[in-house]
Amino acid sequence: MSAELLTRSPHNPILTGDQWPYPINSVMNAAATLVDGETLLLVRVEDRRGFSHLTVARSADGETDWRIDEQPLIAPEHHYEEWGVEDPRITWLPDENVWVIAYTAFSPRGTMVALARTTDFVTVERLGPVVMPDDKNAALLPCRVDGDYLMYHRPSLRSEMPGVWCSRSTDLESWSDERRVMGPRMGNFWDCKRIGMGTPAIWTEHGWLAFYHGVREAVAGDLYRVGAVLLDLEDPAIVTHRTQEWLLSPHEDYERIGDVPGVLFPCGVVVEGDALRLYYGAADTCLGVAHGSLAQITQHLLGCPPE
Ligand code: BMA
Repeated sequence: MSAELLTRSPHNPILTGDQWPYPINSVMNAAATLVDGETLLLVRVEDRRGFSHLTVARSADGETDWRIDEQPLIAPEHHYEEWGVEDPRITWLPDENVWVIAYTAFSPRGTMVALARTTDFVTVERLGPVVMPDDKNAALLPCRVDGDYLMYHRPSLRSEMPGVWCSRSTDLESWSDERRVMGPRMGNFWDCKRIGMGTPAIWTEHGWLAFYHGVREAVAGDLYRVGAVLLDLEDPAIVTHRTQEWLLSPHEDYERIGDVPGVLFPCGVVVEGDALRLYYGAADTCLGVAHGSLAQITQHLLGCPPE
């Protein structure tokens, strides 16, 4: 039963707006990585105007005793992010010795994927927007494939071919050669309305493992749930296995009650040995984490069809 592959932390919600060192509306949709043995989350924080910025929180165990920066790491500064910076994903690029942050830049021009890089999570260097609006939900692979970096993202212009696409770049600045990776499923599936890549992919010997969000429309509003895919190691634009069932669905009060009820939005994953921690925004209001076994999730996926 795939529902048992991810187990919520008893400490959930692990971060809420009440813990913030300055007045805000809500926290959600955090990127995650390991820095000096600690878990670092780059948290999307919505201010009381409704605009978002990104602030760093650190914890030794990735669940409790969070230390939250007093200042945002990335706040709206440029015209392309005038209405906020949202939904980050962090990828460590060992060949460049740098973390790349992919985030959604929101402005009157629409939503665009923007990139920034950092070596310390104290300062960032912006690379600016790298795709045309509207586009969001971007996450990079950690290494080059055939000489290129790969980035998954969700262009909205392709209404005839919706879903996750993949672009390539040699220098992280100019991106091209788009290919479609996967789309929403037909019929009554939990991911039949819309999908977007959730977390950066993790290398396993069976393929790149990534979590994604899938949306289904219900009378009470959209339901955002979590599924997973394995992508081909040699050609990561190809999905080899995709969970038929969702792995995590809004269930707890903090996932069902909030600014946008019924939303689970994963943007970060951390793996230590076989232990996997999936970080997700809940109800656009707080943050949760779920535990899983990398081997068990991968084994489950190997029994799933490509779509
Ligand atoms: C999506 C994104 C997410 C958000 C979700 C639910 O379109 O904007 O940031 O969590 O909607 O409101």
